[in-house]
Amino acid sequence: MSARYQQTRFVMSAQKPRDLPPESLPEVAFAGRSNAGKSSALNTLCQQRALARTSKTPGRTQLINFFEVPGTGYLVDLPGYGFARVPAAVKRQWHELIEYYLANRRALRGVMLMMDIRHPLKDLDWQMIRWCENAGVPVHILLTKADKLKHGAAKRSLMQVQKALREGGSEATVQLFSAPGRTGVEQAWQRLDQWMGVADAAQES
Ligand SMILES: Nc1nc2c(ncn2[C@@H]2O[C@H](COP(=O)(O)OP(=O)(O)O)[C@@H](O)[C@H]2O)c(=O)[nH]1
Ligand SMILES: [Mg+2]
Repeated sequence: MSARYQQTRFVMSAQKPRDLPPESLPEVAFAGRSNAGKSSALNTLCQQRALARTSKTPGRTQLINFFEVPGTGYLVDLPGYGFARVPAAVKRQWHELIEYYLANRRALRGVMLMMDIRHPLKDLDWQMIRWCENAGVPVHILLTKADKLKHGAAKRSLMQVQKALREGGSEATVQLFSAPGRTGVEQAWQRLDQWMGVADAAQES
């Protein structure tokens, strides 16, 4: 149970850099390929059914959605990437908005990067990791849908991703996650607490 994240509520959407709200509390952004399980992870971490919309068909709206954890910070849902049938102009707009947000947002403390455990570290995931590195923003990866693999296979995949990150010179951290199984929820909360500067984060871990 986390009373803190349970109180999260939608605040606003931004489509262009000039729509971004003024910076105040710490922000943690959620990123990932379309269908990686980003909305499901947000809903699970906030213990809400429909805070962020989940679907089987990737959406076309390229919005940054801001959710407030009252008194603590913002969870910022970045548009999913890698959806093949998006027009080039929309991809370009996505690229500009995300890169602008990552490079210029001083309130941004970290990026939670969702990757389907069966398809980790695709080219666009690496691009996101590099953008964050260039912006000096730490990355924590959730290997989602861990329930789709047997325990041993999930563990092996976790270790392979850790190794690939090390070999790629990335300092990103990584964990297993499952929305229906609630695997890794506590671990992800600890990272959010840490990034948002929640006072008792150290004692809880
Ligand atoms: N088995 C399983 N399915 C998941 C999990 N997370 C998401 N899904 C499913 O994967 C699909 C895409 O999830 P969604 O959260 O909408 O992905 P998004 O596009 O990254 O926001 C949906 O059908 C979800 O029900 C998970 O941890 N386990
Ligand atoms: Mg989604």
